[in-house]
This record gives sequence, structure tokens and C-alpha cells, in this order.
Amino acid sequence: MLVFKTSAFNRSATSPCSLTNITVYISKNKKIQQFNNFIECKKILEYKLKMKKISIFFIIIFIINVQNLYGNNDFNVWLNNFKKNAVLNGISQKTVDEALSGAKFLAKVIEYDRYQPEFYEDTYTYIKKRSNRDKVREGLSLYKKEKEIINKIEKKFIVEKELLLALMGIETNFGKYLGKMDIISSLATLSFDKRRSSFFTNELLVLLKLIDSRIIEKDILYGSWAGAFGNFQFMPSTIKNYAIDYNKNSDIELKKIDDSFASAANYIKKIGWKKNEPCFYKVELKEGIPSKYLNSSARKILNKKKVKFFKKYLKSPEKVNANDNAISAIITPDKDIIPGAKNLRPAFLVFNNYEKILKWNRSLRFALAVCTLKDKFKNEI
Ligand SMILES: [Ca+2]
Repeated sequence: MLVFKTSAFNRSATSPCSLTNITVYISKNKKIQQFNNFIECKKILEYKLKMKKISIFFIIIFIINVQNLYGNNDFNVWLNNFKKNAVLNGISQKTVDEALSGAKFLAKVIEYDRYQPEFYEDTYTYIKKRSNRDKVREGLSLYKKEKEIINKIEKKFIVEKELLLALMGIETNFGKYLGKMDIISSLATLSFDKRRSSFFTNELLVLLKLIDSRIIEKDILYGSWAGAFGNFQFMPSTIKNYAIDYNKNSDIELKKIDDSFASAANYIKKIGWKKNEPCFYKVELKEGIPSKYLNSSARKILNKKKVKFFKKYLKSPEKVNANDNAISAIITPDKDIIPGAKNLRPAFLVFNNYEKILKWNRSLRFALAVCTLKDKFKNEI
């Protein structure tokens, strides 16, 4: 009789599936018996594993709930402190209590904040999506409908109508995506969050002041996850500094064409946009360009030089139809951001006007998309 021992399924000594001492006798009946035992053991093991997985799942859920509980508690502590601070900043107790009575932590807002297209879309995809044929068509149709008022605003503020249309098209797809978030909760969440707390805390205070002085009605405050409002997605500080009651009905209505276009024109003009001056040129860089000239951060454009200085680093300098003495800079938006992106491509020679769009929204790609769409309108209006 052939006899052998197996230790392949060696478990603990007390385990019902411990096969350490199972002796497999190679005789027909015994073999079947052993096989059945093995299947039984396997089932028990699988069951145990399943139970273990379920336990781990419930432990994780428990931990998340405890964390949320603490998170909410932390948020409420923060909110109470913020309320005291708001009153110290001169906002009436009544406004503070009423405006913040429904403020809550919105986990979704943090998710959006961490997953902005500026962080993961390459430049080409970003621009293409935001300046496609449909966008141009919709902008032209809005212009056709509101031609009279848009032309008046263009003339009064000396800002191209094409730029205003492009900004509105990219911000809210011409008023179609105004956002449905409770702005007060969005701003409170982002103020409570660590990433850009001081910026959003200030925005929330400004918003409360606007409500307190009856410039803004708190019940209409629904907008983007980041607290922006209206056709051109104004943040509270932008509303405070640049929004206009253009039609003089004593109400600033940023979801209406006249007030919103005039406010946008006033804003971009006041921060320094110059009509008919260039925004950017797409360029091909020579390999030898020193890396200090390659800007990839929207925070601050560095190493600005006259156009004639940069021409020696361009493959086709004759395509840049700008004043040789104009101040410019090179940006390579995909460098350092998109994995595997070439350092020198795509590259753009940018001007003062481009930086004004960055002031509007600090994103290299956003500013490129706005100017691209603006030029497309220019060819069609
Ligand atoms: Ca108005």
C-alpha cells in the first residue's frame, strides 16, 4: 500500500481544516472520503475568510463614522468661533445668526476642490473641451439675441464683446451651469478646510457683509462649489469690488444679462485688460532655452522679457505678430503637472492681457481657453 502525508494545507493545530496529519491512503473509498473532507474543510475556511472580510468592512465603516462625528464636531466648533469673529468684524448678530443657521459641512465640496480639471487635464484637452464648435455656436446665438445691450457695454467699458462672451461661455456655458450649491455652506466648508482657509474665510466674511448691507439677498445664494455666483461666477470679494447695477433698478442681478455683462466688463477693465492688445501666441521652443524661462505655475509669471529677447528661442519667430518691445513671458503649462509631458510642449508666449485673465481665475489653462474662445468669436462676429 502506497502511503504519503501532505502538509500543503498546514493550518493551526486546532483548525478543523488542519491537514497536517491527514494521511491519504490510496485506496478508492478512502480517497473519496478524503476528498469530501477536503471540500468540507475548504468550505469552512472560505466561510471564515468571508466572516473576517465582513468584520473588517464593519470596522472600517465604524472608523469612518467616528471620524465623521469628530469631523462634524470640529466643523461646529469652527463655525461657532467664526460666528463670534464675524460679529467682531462688524456684521450684525442677526445677519450672522440667520445666514449661518443652515451652514453645514459639505464633503462633496472638498472632493471637487481636490479634483479640479486644472490639476489633471492636459492643456490641449482642456482648451479643446472649452472652445469647441458648440460653444461658439451658443455664444453667437446669445450675442444675436442680446446684441444691443452687449454692444453698448463693449463701447462703454472698452472691452471686446468677444472676451465677455468667452468668459461667460467658459464660466457657466452662457448661464446654463450656474451651480446649485448653497454658497454659504460651500464657503464655510472651504474656510474650515486647511488648504486655502484664509482666502475662503475672507470671502465668507465679505459675503456676510454684503448680506448685512442688503446688497445681496441670502436666499438667492446658490452657485458653484467654490462659492462663485452668477453668469460670470463672481466670488463675494469680486461682487463687492466690481459688480454694478447697470440697469439702475437698485438691485445687482448677476444672473441677468445687463448687470452681469456690465459687471464682468467693469471687473476685467479695472484689473487692467487692454482692448485689442494680444493675449498669447502658441510657439515652438528651441531645445536650448534656459529652463528659468519656462513658467508652469499660475501663481506668478516669472522672468518676463521683451518679445525680441525671446525670439532667439523660437523656431518660427516670424509667426509672432506682436510688438517687439511688448513685455512677454513663456509658459509651458504641462511641464511638472502632466506625467510624461514634454518640457517644451505645448508652449505659449503670453502678454499682459493674459495675466489679467489669470487674475480673474488663477489657472494657466483657463486663461488660454478664454483667449482661444475669444479669438474664435472674433472670426465670426
Ligand atoms: Ca440691476
